[in-house]
Amino acid sequence: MKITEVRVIVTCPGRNYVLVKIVTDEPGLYGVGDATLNGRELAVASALQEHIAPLLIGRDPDRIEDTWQYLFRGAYWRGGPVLMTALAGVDLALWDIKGKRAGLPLYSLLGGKTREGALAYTHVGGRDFAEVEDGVRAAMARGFRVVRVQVAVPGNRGTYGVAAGSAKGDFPREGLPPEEVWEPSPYLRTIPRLLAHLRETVGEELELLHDVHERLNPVQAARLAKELEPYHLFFLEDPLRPEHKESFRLVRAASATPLAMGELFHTRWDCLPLIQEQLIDFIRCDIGHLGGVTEARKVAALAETFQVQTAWHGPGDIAPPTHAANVHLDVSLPNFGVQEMVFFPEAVHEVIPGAPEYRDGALWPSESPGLGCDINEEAAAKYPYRRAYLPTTRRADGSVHDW
Ligand code: CS2
Ligand code: MG
Repeated sequence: MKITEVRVIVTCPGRNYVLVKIVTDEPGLYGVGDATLNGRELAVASALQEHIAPLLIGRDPDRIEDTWQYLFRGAYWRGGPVLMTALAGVDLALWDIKGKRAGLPLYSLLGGKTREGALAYTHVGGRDFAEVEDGVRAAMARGFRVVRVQVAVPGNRGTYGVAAGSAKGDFPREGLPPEEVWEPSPYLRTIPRLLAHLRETVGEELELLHDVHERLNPVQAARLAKELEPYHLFFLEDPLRPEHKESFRLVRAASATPLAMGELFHTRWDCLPLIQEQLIDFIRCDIGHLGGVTEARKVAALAETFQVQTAWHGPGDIAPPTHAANVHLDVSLPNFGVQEMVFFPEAVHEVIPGAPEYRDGALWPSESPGLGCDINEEAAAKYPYRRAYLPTTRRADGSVHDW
């Protein structure tokens, strides 16, 4: 069997997605993948169209590991978000083909189920504590047992996870990057108070987590982790910038609050120091920026060795095929922790059917062969690419900070 065509489809059903369709010489057999990188979509699309697709034509799609090694090491230049997102798109499509050939859902190819559904969490953001509390109660009413909570910070203009004027999620905005202003001190005062309010009002049973979004320095992160201990978070996510893995030692020593990191890592080597020293409790890589399923299961095996659980990244700015791959891995891995999810707008379901089903606090993999997703190219064409950026953040003095 041979790959005869690699189609790269850029579409914007509410936000930009980059999709990969790998066609084979077996009639009707193709695989779909997701190669979306928020704010740099066309860099990935160009890498796929101009450099990677020509290498795949004529290759045997069954040889997933060899293709992965060939694309990761063969180019000499390796790693980083653009190339690893492009590689992930190819990898997902190849696993999709393999499942379709075998007539088996992806989780079955990965060893079969170790659990029925994958415990899921959703995002709640609010302009104040009351709005967050309302959002948490609404999530509980939908059956969620784990909720991520973010809140606007007085004095800061724009807050991650809280769109200005509503409690909606963190979808990117059109045009040039919106500039947000963020200061650590009001943030550090606000978050412990938010968690105290929520434990007071919604109780101890609901699992709560919070995403710091890489904004703190080591001692600030240590302080926050320590001050959040009484509220028993499920985890505190991305306390530090990905460049400062060694600083996790300080945060770890300061607190028993579980820690999570990973969405800005792109290979298992990025993850290794935090896993090996057990400096985190959850590895949160984004399978779509990590080179796909082939690399993700190696990260999961490393993590299992050190009692670290998985919590794959699952935001709105990756497409349903990556969410589907998340859940196929979730139900097959022994060290699964929790799965982040979003509810996609109707237009996304129209263009890219097959997002995992949410029911009773968990996500359920498709039982169809492969990933269980498809691409409606006709519908995709209705939504042309529109340049959009993630916001950027500056301190009050105007210096660049991490968004
Ligand atoms: C966030 C992401 O969901 C999360 O954990 O960190 O939504 C992140 O902000 C986006 O993926 C960035 O594009
Ligand atoms: Mg995050």
